[in-house]
Amino acid sequence: MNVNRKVLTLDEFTIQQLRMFPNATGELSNLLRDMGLAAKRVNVEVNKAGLVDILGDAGTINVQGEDVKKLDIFANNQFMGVLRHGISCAGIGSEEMDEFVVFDDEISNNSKYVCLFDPLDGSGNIDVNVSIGTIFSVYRRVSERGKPCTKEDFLQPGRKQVAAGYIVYGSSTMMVYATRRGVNGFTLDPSIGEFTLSHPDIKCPESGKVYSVNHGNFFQYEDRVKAYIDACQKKNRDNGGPYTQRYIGSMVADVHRNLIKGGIFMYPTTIDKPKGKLRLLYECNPFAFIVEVAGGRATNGKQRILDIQPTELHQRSSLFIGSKNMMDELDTYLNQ
Ligand code: AHM
Repeated sequence: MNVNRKVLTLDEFTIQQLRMFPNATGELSNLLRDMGLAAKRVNVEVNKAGLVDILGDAGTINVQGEDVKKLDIFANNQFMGVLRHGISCAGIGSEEMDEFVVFDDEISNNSKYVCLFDPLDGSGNIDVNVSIGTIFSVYRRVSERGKPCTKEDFLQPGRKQVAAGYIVYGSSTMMVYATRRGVNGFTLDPSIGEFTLSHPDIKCPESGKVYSVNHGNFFQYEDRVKAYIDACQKKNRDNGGPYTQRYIGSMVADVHRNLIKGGIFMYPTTIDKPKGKLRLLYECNPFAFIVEVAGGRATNGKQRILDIQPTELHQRSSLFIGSKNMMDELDTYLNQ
């Protein structure tokens, strides 16, 4: 059989990166490979969602007050499970869980990292076969190694992330992750069951034509946000347009498309959600890190997302994220 040695798997890629740093311990590479393994397990269940009884509400309400779907619980257990049994992670925080979890055993207490994740984002789309995703971020712990991790490890500003990534379960399944050195995308090759490097060194185009926002909330947005959305609709050939509106309602899919093709994604505050809908630690921070490494920008409308000091695990935030030039233009409206 001919094996294409030019195509690197996720495992080969992380090992290749590790070999560039002779003093590296390999803990981060291990953690990223663990995430890839859990993603493959979740992908199998997501693909079967229309077939088996795993589909549908689990009948409980999560800490955010939203219905929990069975697949959310399955995904949560898979990601928590690989990290608990790995050697790199001292504890996790999950969008599905009220409190962070400390893996209080000798190996975990000596691990360098903690991980935060949203195991299944856009879960309202499961029932209708629309793309959903997983989002994760990795921080170096600030608590003393050798002891259980603490809340301070999880409440670090986003700029302290060591790595962040997402998996999009879509027409194909992709894992994209960023470290300070770049953003790389891996597509799951079902013939070998491996993520393979398909999008090396992703850069977010400086400009784009897509704006993504829930128009149904338009009359609940601040006037300055409405003015920007109005301007997007009025774009024509003479002023950099026309723009197109695209909104899937799965943040992972929406931001993934804009990262690759250029665009801006917005989830502003509304009258009903004065603090915003998206979670700072599980959704905004990881995407802000990925998009900034790729050359884009992310703010809450006033401040860089990555500079916000979190005070709670499940804190919410407004989010504006995307191509640099579009974000700069947005600022001219928000700063009026
Ligand atoms: P979820 O955690 O319940 O899945 O909600 C998060 C999702 C994001 O993926 C998406 O961008 C947003 O909620 C859509 O919200 P809305 O339907 O209010 O536009």
